[in-house]
Parts: sequence; structure tokens; C-alpha cells
Amino acid sequence: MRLSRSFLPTLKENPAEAQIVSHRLMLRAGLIRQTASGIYAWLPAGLKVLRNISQIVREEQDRVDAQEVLMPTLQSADLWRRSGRYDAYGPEMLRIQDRHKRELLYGPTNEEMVTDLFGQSVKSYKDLPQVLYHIQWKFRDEMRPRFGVMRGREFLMKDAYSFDVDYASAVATYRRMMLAYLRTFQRLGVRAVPMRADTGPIGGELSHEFLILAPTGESGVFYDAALEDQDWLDEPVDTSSPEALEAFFNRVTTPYAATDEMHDTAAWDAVPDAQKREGRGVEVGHIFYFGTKYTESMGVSVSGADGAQFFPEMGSYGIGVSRLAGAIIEACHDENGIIWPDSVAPFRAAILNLKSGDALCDEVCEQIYAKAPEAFLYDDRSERAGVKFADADLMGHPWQIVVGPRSAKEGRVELKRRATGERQELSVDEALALVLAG
Ligand code: 5CA
Repeated sequence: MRLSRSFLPTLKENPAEAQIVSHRLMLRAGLIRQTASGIYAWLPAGLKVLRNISQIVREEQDRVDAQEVLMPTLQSADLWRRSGRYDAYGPEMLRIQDRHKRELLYGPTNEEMVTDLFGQSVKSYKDLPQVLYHIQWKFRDEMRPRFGVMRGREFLMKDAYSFDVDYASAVATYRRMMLAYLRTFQRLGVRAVPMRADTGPIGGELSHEFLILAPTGESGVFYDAALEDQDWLDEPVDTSSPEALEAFFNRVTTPYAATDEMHDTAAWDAVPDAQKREGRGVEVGHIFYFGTKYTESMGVSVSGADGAQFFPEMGSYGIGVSRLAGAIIEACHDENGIIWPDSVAPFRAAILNLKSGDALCDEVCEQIYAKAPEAFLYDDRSERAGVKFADADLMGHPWQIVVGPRSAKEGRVELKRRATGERQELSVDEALALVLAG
């Protein structure tokens, strides 16, 4: 994208309404704009981030055999009356009437709808297990929307729902999903620690939250450092084996980890001091096992091997996709701006033309840009070099390719790595190879 022609409205000043760093940087870097309280429009660079996050989430869901669907945002109130949650959900639910005075709602979550969809088509134990997910907008009329996309009213969630024949199989599905989550967050360039959690209005008996450490997080967190350095991407867990899944689950859940709500001081005292990590965390995912709560209340049963009807066991698994854009910034920034992990950055590199209008500089920049126009943000504006450097730092591209008249004469450019500040002079081809690798 050429910066001179793009809709990338950066701000020099800190917007007064933004209290936390990710909100400030998302507004200043031109990623989002608020359109109503707790409701945001995603501008071109922000949308690229949201898509990159969604794609990684999708690939890791697919890897554990979850199947993508797309359910609507609007749901019928009758569906929620069947589970008994229509009245129980309270004022967080946005309730709507259509022209025929039929009651609808803007979905805050999809347990009811997916259970109904499943019940319409699946009649036999032979068709289990099933895991369905979608990446869809939700609405929760939060009492205090704040911190930008971190606690919005309309927000993008990946929500998955599983149906299994029995407890053992449901627990295996839950553990598989836990592995998918650890891989997802690792690929997103952040470390999210799973912690035992309260189940809240979703209900159920087994639940874990995934928290990214950030000083502005809403929960206090306590955990054992043993949870910090595990690499889950290449971990050979045989996800078809319940025993392998159990061993994996025990490894992840044995070291101490809890939010302040679930904190157990006696267990914490037993963790060696050198291993103790304490801070604040942002919840970016939450998984639940709740057995037959919805299949039973909604009357959705299938026939078993013995011919008798039974209620499938369910779980649900959420990731805050739009919240993650903010949470990643909370974890990855410095005083100059965002430092995007390579996997989610809207552009791999900025091309900074230090002398726009100079025939040679323009030619070198155009030559680089033509190699991969979608990967680069080409700063072709006739601005001062200082402005271009500051904007590139603010927007947080993993690399900056700096093209100035002196080095351009020798066919060379300066390559800066945003995360470390490290600079090196390279030929155009060497720089391209580094930037476009992986
Ligand atoms: N049905 C279950 C799992 S699919 C569910 O709704 N779980 S949840 O309530 O925990 O939400 C899942 C994730 O959505 C949370 O972990 C959080 O990352 C994100 N989320 C929840 N509320 C908001 C909000 N107001 N703004 C942004 N993200 C949110």
C-alpha cells in the first residue's frame, strides 16, 4: 500500500479518551475509530491485523478437527427461552423487536443456536464427536465499556462448541482444545497462561481462562515460572490418544496458576520463591466443559449404541479475537509505538523513502515495492525523514527499509528491525530476502 494514497489516519497527540496504552496506540496508529460507545470501526491496517489473528485462530482450530461455520448475529428469543437463559442473562443482552413484534436478540454467545443446529441434523452416536466453530461479532451491553477494543460492546469472538458421547470423550476434546489454544497464542507472538476459572453465566464444572501478562490487565495473576518457557508448536502430542492428552493436560495444569478470584494462598506458599510470578493479566480465551446443561434443557438427544436416547456432553471455547489486537499491543510496545509480532503485523515492512522526488530513491523504492505490494507500506509522502521514522515506529512494522540518496547510489538500503532497533546496511536483494522470509 502507498501511504500517500491510503486511509491510515495517524494522530500525533494522545487522544484524551484513551486510558491505556493499547487504546492510545490503536487510535494513534490509525487502526480503529470509535463509532458509538464500545463500538469500533476497523480501518484498513486494523482490519489486516484482525484478519491475521483470525487466520491463525482458524488454522489451529482446523488442526484439531473443528469445523468452521458461520452463524448469524441475530437470534430468536424463543431459542433462549428453551434453555431458560433468556430472562437469566439480564441487561447485558441487547433485545430487539422486528416489525412483526417478534423478539430477537444480538447474540452475546451461541450455545443455544449451535445446540439447536446440531439437534436438527445429528440423530445418532455414530456421528459424534462434532466440533463446530465460527468467528463472528458478538454484542454484550457492558456496564462500563472501556479500554477500546479490550472491553467493547460489539466484539469479534471465535467460539467453538463440542458434542461428545460421554464424559471421557468430552474431556479429551477439552484437552485437545487447550493444546490448540496454547499453539494459537504462541503463533500470535504472546504467552498466554491457562488458569482454573469460574464458569460464570456459561455454566459448567471445568473451565480455564487464558491470560496474557500486561500491567493494565483486569485480573491479578499468580503462576509458577515453569509455565513460561514451553514450546507447544512442535510438541508431538498424539491428539487421538486420551492418555497422551491426559499427560499433556497434567503438565500444563500441575504447576500453580490462578487469577485473584481463584487464588489459593496455601498452594501458592508451596511454590519456591524463585519460581513465583505475580502480576496482572488480560483474559484472551476461556474454555468450558458443561456436560449436558444445554442438550438437556433444550431437549436435544441422540440414539446410543444400545438404541436408547441420551444427551450429548458439550463444551464451549472462546477466543477474544478483537480483544487480542489490543492485548498483543499491551504486551508488545515501547515508548515510540507498537512492536507487532511478525505473524500479526499489517505489513511486513515500511519502505521509507528519505527523498521522495529524487529519481534514484524513487526508483529503488518502486523496485522494492513491486516485489510484494501487499507486504509493504511504502511511505512515498513528501514528509521529513523524522516524520517518516516516527510514523513507522508508531505503526510498529517488524522491519523498516530505509532508502536514502547516498546508499541508493551503491544499490544499498538500511534495514531496521523494530523489535531490537538493530540496523544493518544491505543490498536490496539481501534486505528483501530477510524481510520476506517465513
Ligand atoms: N460461550 C463462551 C465460550 S465460546 C463465552 O462466551 N466465553 S466468554 O464469555 O469467556 O468470552 C470469550 C472471550 O471473549 C473472552 O475470553 C474474551 O477474550 C472475549 N470477550 C468477552 N467479553 C468481551 C468484551 N466485552 N470485549 C472484548 N472481548 C470480550
